[in-house]
Amino acid sequence: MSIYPHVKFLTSAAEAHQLAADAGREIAFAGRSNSGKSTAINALTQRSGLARVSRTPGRTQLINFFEVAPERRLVDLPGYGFAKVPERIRLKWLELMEHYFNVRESLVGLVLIVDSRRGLGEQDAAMLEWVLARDRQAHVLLTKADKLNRRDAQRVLQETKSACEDTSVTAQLFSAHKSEGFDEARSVMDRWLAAA
Ligand SMILES: Nc1nc2c(ncn2[C@@H]2O[C@H](COP(=O)(O)OP(=O)(O)OP(=O)(O)O)[C@@H](O)[C@H]2O)c(=O)[nH]1
Ligand SMILES: [Mg+2]
Repeated sequence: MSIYPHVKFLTSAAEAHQLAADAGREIAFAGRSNSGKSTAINALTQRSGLARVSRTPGRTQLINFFEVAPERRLVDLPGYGFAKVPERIRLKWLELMEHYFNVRESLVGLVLIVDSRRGLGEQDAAMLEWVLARDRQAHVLLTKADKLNRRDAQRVLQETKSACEDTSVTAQLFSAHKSEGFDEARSVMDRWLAAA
């Protein structure tokens, strides 16, 4: 089990030209606003203050890069699907995301963060198609599993797996608060970040 002892904040990007150097390998964390992206990054790296966690959806408007080892990064992408975001910001988000996914050679995989109480939504499915079309891997973390009983958690996991069954996308239950699913998530990340 790797715990990335040397993880550190690298840089933030609000504009295309501010992205971290595109070398080595990196994993992006994407998902709806408030789905638990920043919390998952903190939990998986065991560094509580690393990525900013907020009760206010749409807080992370920047692309934040964290270095876990030389030329190995985790990337906290700004969330989508927050209704109160003005159109101007939404379009800027779309432009920045498109640019990121189009140019990023070091991007090896996407960890899609989905609130297990909501399940996979339209925008999540679109995000998966986007990365699969670019030949990247994807793994779904169904977060906040602590908020569901066992039966409902299993049901949402099965539904997610069925929705992804014709693809290479994998899925699991996850809870940052109950430390559930950490080993499974870390083993996917370790595999993706390992040298080609
Ligand atoms: N119960 C429970 N709450 C969680 C879990 N993960 C995250 N949360 C809560 O969900 C809220 C949003 O978490 P964030 O990590 O800030 O979500 P985010 O996806 O980074 O949000 P944006 O940056 O706004 O897009 C916070 O109040 C977290 O405490 C979890 O596993 N269980
Ligand atoms: Mg965040």
